[in-house]
Amino acid sequence: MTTIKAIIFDVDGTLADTEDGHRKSFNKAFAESGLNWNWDVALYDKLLRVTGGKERIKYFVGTFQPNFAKPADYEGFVKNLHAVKTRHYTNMLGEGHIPLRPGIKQLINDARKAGVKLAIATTTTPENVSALLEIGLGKDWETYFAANGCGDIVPHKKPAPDIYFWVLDKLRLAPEDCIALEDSENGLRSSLAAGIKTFVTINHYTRNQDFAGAAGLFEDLGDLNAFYRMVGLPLPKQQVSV
Ligand code: XBP
Ligand code: MG
Repeated sequence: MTTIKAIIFDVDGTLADTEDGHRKSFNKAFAESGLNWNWDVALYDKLLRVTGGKERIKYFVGTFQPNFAKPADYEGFVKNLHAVKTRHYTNMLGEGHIPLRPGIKQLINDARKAGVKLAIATTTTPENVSALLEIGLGKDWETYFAANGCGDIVPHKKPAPDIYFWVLDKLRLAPEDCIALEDSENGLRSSLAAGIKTFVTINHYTRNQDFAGAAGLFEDLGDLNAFYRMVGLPLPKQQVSV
């Protein structure tokens, strides 16, 4: 059995069920900016085909608002609108509204004790990761991760493999030394294109997506022992006193 040297985590949908928080924050930003746009769950499901908030706004305008009069500095407009969204989203996280998914904190603790490296590979904005993990793991969360690949750091977001290549380079590890944890088809396409064995935890938005090529599929990581068995990770589940 190959020894797994690192676990690379997607953030949105994987570490926490964040997408409805993102959706509501986009809507707050639209209202604050005087736009009568509203992304309901059914529409957001379609918009999630495009990763990255700025890219998603542009996809929405191009596909669903063909008559929108774009301002002269359209790039600046989108950037600004997205910054307002990020403010609302990080405020929501700071108030502790979005917890980590079952098993995530324990897995991170087990891996650290076993000397397995941890990394992040996400399309989301770095401030979002900080706000989520400061609450979920504590102020020193950054020291837990050997590589933290976020947002615009690479030219092409998921499903392109760029962010995973960036993380592998930082870790100085080969793809076969790592596993990835993802929740979406776009994420899976990205990690597989980088040659990384990938396990998927599904959620409300991704349940019906195509996960062909995944090494394993889980509802969540509530049963960590089952996950460790399937992955081949010899990590003991720590005894938690209740
Ligand atoms: C998550 C995303 C992100 C978030 C919004 O995908 O696509 O764009 O929805 O975050 P993944 P930003 O889980 O595959 O990384 O608005 O900060 O881009
Ligand atoms: Mg995701």
